[in-house]
Amino acid sequence: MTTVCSLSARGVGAVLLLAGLWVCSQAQAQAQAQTQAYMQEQVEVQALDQLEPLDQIQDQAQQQEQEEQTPAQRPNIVLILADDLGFSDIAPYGSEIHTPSLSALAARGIQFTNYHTAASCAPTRGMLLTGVESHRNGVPNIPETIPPELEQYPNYRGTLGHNVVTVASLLQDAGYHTYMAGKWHLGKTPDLLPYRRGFERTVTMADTGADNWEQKPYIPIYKRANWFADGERFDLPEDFYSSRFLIDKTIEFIDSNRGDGQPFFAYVPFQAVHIPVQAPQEFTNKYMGVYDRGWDVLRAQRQARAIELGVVPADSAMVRMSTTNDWDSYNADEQRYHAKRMAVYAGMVDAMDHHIGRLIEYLKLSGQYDNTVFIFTSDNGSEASGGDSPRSPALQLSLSLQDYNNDYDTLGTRGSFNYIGPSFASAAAAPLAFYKFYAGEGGMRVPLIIAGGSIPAAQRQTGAFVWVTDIAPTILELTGVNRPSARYGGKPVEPMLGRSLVPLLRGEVARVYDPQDAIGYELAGNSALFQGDFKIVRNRGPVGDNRWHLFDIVKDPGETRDLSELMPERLLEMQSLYDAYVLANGVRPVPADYNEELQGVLNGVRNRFGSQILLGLLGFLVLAPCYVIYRSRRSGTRRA
Ligand SMILES: [Ca+2]
Repeated sequence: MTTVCSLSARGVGAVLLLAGLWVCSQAQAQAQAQTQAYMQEQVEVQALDQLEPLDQIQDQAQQQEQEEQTPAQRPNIVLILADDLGFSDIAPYGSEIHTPSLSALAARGIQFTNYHTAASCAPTRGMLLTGVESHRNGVPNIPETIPPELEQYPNYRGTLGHNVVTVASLLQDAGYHTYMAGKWHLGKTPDLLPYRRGFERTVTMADTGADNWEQKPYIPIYKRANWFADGERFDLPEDFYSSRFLIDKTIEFIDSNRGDGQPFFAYVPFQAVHIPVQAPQEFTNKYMGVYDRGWDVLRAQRQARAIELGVVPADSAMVRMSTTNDWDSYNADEQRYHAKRMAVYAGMVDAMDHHIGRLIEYLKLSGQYDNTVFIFTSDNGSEASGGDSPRSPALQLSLSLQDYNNDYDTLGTRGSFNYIGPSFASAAAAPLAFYKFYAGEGGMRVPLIIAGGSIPAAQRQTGAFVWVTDIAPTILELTGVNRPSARYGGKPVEPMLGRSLVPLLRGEVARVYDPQDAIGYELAGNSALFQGDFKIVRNRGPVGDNRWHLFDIVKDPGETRDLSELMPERLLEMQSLYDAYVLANGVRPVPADYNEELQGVLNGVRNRFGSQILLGLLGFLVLAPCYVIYRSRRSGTRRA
């Protein structure tokens, strides 16, 4: 599996570092080869650097116009983002996991069954908060895995550009209190922190992930877990569990200004259920025994329940991923271990729901609930990284170097490093194919629930296609706030191209995209284009075949029947639309030998240890063969 997260699980510590040292030399060679191109791009990069942070500057005219247009009682908005939560990981989508708070929201509002987002963290977050396509907002990939050939381009920095405006900035300008508690991952320099991107109060973790029990990096590419509060470095309290803490802070922020007449926008991007998968023991205990029959049984159960709930069509099928292992090939002890890995995961989802429930309860008790709209979703599909051999001695060693263990008895508690691996991840995405990082439905189709405020209180589902850039425009329409004009703070900004879902929420329309509308997508070379009921998709290795396939994702959300040969003209037409998307948005091809996991190691070592390590590495690479030859000759001499 690809990604930084997989590094975490598979090769944490010494293994990762050694691999990183080896590949670092390749990075330097690649960087040198790209010097020419880099120099050509510098002028553009420097020009971008000179821009002042837009969000600091109030556009007075726009604000005044806004205030004149805003309705009398504007709703509060709570935007909750789970991390790496699979399509069927919560009860309204077919999960066996107990999520009563989210079930209540789904029953009260509208549940989307055909919502799509990017297949990894930061690209989703950039699009979610700006309504601007990822190659236009500066975050086409997570910065940890962008290859040097691409990171020279201004739109490939992996941090949120100053050519876009966040929905938080727009709401703040319109008189909203804006709060954030959770994972940011859109840049950690002062001008890029959420405190400077429209959020009035913040407590935020800036990395791909972090430990849920203490201030500790989960992978050694980070020297520390980078937490910030209101723009300053922040030390977590001793009594910390991520989901509880983030909701505590959200409540604290909201309550600090309660009753002052201003509505609020609260953004709550949980760490749950990103690696390391950790949960309080009492939540894990609820799921002990639930997964004893393995991932294939779970996947079938979730498919059946999703069909029963109308989340997918009754006749929808599933593919079995090549990465799914044979449950029966494991002995009883191994099965017991795997089942507990998943029990901790379920406990982490359950705990997140529990703490969402605490926020809802606070809002009810304080009289703010009725005027609050909740938006719940996930930043990408389930995480398959790490493999299904968590007890290997190499992993044990590397975990111990990071002061982690993955012992059975304490799995998921403080000091424990846990993840579910590819086989259970496929069940978490059931009944969809693929998972995080891939452009398959399992990577991109995730839950979306919108409920509360003036949204009609009826349990409804919609199978309308909607896209992550639609969330920001929806929030703006719900709050009566204008989209940014061509300039913000006196500088040009990208237009917000997403569509407001409000007409859909109110039942006025059945869809916001017409059958001919095309939505393109690319992340690390995995590509897709959506049009009407259809999708073309091309996934790179190691799981994909790097070829285009065509699916009807309404009738066949499991992507089981490739229609390429049946509908060659449609395939060609959609490929042509994809090419147009690439040209229009500055999408650049990844190098042919690009490997996301390897790149994560390489970038991580370079960023943490700098170029000096490269000199040492080069010396090692020169000397190592000499040493091997010397040893072999001595050995040969002795034998002789
Ligand atoms: Ca994620």
